[in-house]
Amino acid sequence: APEQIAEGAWLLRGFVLSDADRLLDAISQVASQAPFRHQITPGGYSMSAAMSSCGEWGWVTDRQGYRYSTKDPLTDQPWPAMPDLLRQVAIDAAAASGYEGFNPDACLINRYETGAKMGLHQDKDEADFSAPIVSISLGAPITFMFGGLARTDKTSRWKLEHGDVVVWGGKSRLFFHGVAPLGKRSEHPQTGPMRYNLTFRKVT
Ligand code: MD3
Ligand code: FE
Repeated sequence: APEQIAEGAWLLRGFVLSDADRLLDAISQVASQAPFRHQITPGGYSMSAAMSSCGEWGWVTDRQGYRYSTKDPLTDQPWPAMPDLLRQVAIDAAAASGYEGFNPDACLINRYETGAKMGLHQDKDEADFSAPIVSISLGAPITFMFGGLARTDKTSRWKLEHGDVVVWGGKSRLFFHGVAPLGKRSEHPQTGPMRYNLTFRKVT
């Protein structure tokens, strides 16, 4: 049963466990066409999480800024199509959380290795905040942090494990969030010291 972790935010523990092998295969397929890469922030830093994308839109960052693009800047090709399995589990997880009719047009794939992290931020590069964001965790566990609408709001911490899904809608859609550095002892039998996070979004 979904567990509420904030206004509009639901944690579905193990929701994709039975699909996990096929999801990892789908990630490999996407990455064979749009390789994982460490993007550069507008401030000139390399992100510690490596990223790829599939679907109509991919999230990119470089010295010019953050944005969504229909083309992979590495290959100058459109992003790989969103595999049907990925789309379907995202739609199902949204529906199980009360968000019927979710129709994602972007799937960002983050890959964390030991020590990789993501600082507190808001996701606001999308045109429409009425759609939720669905996130799927696979591989090594990590500590997820989330706060409120202000950067200085108190944060709570949640362990996200292989097969877990979180759906963020309503008020929580714009809450600050991030992940703590992937621990030295954090591993999973199928991915070793790597964690993958898929985030499904409605960009346009
Ligand atoms: C809460 N990814 O890609 S997933 C991101 O684990 C991102 O890779 C993290 O933050 C990761 O932008 C966190 C959980 C998550 C994703 C999107 C959210 C939480 C969110 C959007 C709004 C509020
Ligand atoms: Fe985010």
